[in-house]
Amino acid sequence: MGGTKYRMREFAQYMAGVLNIPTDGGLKNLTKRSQRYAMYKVGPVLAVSHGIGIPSMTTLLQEVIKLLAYAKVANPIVFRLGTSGGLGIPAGSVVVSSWGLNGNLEKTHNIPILGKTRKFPSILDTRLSQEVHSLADPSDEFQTFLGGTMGADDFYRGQGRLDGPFCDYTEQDKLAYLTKLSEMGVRNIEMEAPALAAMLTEAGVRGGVVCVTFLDRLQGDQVTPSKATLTDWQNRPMILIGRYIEKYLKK
Ligand code: R2B
Ligand code: URA
Repeated sequence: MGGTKYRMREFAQYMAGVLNIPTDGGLKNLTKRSQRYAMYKVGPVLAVSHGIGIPSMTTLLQEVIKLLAYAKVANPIVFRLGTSGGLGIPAGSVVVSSWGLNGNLEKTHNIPILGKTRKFPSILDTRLSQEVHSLADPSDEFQTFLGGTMGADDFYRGQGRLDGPFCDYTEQDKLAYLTKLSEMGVRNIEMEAPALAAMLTEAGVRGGVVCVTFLDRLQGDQVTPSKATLTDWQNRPMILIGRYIEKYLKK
């Protein structure tokens, strides 16, 4: 899974190359008529877009969990390939998440159910994240880190930005917050990880989160690289996940 329809089409195409699966006639968006998300299938790989943020992603994820159950899929693995802001690492680096942290700095996904907030642990499969991290190669054009990922419910104030339409704290407040996250072991900030970790744990499905970082949040708020650079960087999580899937299918 990944945020955008375009990127998941690219991923499906990339996996067709890795697994040597012909896509004559082109890739078909299996959910074209629903319009909201896009889904492609290449051999045993399902590539689905999930939109922005936890409500969009968890709606899609629960549909996919049901689909996998109806299809009697044995031992599925779910990855989110995403984008994020890094903390103290070079822009363009990749982060393999070991856990998700919510906006209250808890390693849980909190959700109101029947009028009461319930908390679900958001630790990801340690062996899986370590294995994906181990597939980083010294000859890669980018560095790969293993660490915590904060999933915010907002792109601006929820991620301590100063460049949004609303801002009621200072640069020092922001840096104190980001430094605290960094000291807790957070390497990047995005908008889905704790919910994904919690739902996969509850479902008993293995999975992980692999995101490229578009900037170092300790250096600024604006995403400044060119569209071409960002598009290229978004292939980086695909490279690692492609290696993992290729290896896994050979076992
Ligand atoms: C990263 O990028 C998106 C926000 O621009 C969001 O889905 C995320 O987690
Ligand atoms: N996605 C986010 O949620 N935050 C960033 O800083 C970059 C991408």
